[in-house]
Amino acid sequence: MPPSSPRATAPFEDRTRLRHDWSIDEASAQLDQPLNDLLFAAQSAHRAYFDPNQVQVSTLLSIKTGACPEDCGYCSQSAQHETGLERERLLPVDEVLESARAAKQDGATRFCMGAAWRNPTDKNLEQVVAMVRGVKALGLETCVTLGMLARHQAKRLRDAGLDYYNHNLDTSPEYYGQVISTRTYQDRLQTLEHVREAGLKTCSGGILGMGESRRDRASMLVQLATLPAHPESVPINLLVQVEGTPLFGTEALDPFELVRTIAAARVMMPGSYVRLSAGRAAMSDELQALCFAAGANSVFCGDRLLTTDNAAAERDQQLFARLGLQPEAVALEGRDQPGACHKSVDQDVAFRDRQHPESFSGLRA
Ligand code: SAM
Ligand code: DTB
Ligand code: SF4
Repeated sequence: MPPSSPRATAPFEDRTRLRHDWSIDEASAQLDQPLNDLLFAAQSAHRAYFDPNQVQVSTLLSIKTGACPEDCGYCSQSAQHETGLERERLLPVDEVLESARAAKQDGATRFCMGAAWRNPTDKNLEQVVAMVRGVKALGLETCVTLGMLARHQAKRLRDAGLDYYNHNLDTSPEYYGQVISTRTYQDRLQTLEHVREAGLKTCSGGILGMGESRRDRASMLVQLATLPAHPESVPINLLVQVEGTPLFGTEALDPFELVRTIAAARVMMPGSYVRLSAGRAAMSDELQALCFAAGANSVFCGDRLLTTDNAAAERDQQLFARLGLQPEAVALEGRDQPGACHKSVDQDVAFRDRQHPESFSGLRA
């Protein structure tokens, strides 16, 4: 019997080439497909760029918590919301490095540091630079998320050896005003431009389950996929509802919408890591398995996200084992004993192939 969707019958090359000209109608058509057709397209794209059984593992640490002047409607850390969160000062470098060492022992290959700032001051940035240098020296990849970044600050972080900068678009341009009023969508795009032009890798995605429509999710994916370069990492967060935030009590998203959005992200940005990000603690193992089948290939491991609980490390270990998933290695040298997430093979070849798809057997760009 022939496949039911024209997408599923498209030549392999058309389903895997990197495109930067997606329209909202095309993205919506992806999301609207029968789920099996969408999963087939996503898996084809995934296998063209990645080993589908490998998952990149990051660990997250809040280096400065609470008292943020922004009003993001989902966030526990906004000073404008009564969430009962204790405000904390910027952590000392040695405390950050202690957490990074523990994350490495537990099998993480990337350490992400988040600060509840609208933007860092240049003085703040020097303190973060010291953290980045220290974490890098441990043999971990580094990522920071500090809010809006000026051009010279992005360059400063690049010179310090930072690998990734996380800055999310969060939702569609059309829905954005329902969620945040203290900075604009254009502000976010500009920070992404500074990050990209400094030569840092971009980590940018959004949050689902904030009351947005499927078309909003399509529109957000179009924003990401039509950037001059696809973000190397695309976190898809499911809203963690925090009491005291304006979005607390929002109707829960149909879990299949999360699966569909991940699959569409995989199809539209096939060479990017798609991270099943916040929200895993409340997801069943079966839902997470579907997300991995839809093309998610990155997670946060560790018991905490920034201010909320993550899926427990032991549960993740068991889930990975049950699904035959392997934590991805970045570099084998300098690694300690395998920790909770055991290492597998060196990914150099796969990495080279993603950067230069013309050299990848089976894929014609
Ligand atoms: N303050 C910086 C900023 O907003 O750019 C960095 C930290 S901020 C907490 C990083 C991202 O975490 C947000 O852009 C949002 O996408 C995500 N996030 C925050 N709270 C969340 C929640 N309750 N549920 C899901 N994602 C959340
Ligand atoms: C991202 O997209 N998700 C992470 C990370 N980037 C910084 C943050 C999730 C935060 C979830 C709510 C909390 O723990 O405060
Ligand atoms: Fe502040 Fe970031 Fe939270 Fe927005 S998401 S309130 S900018 S910490």
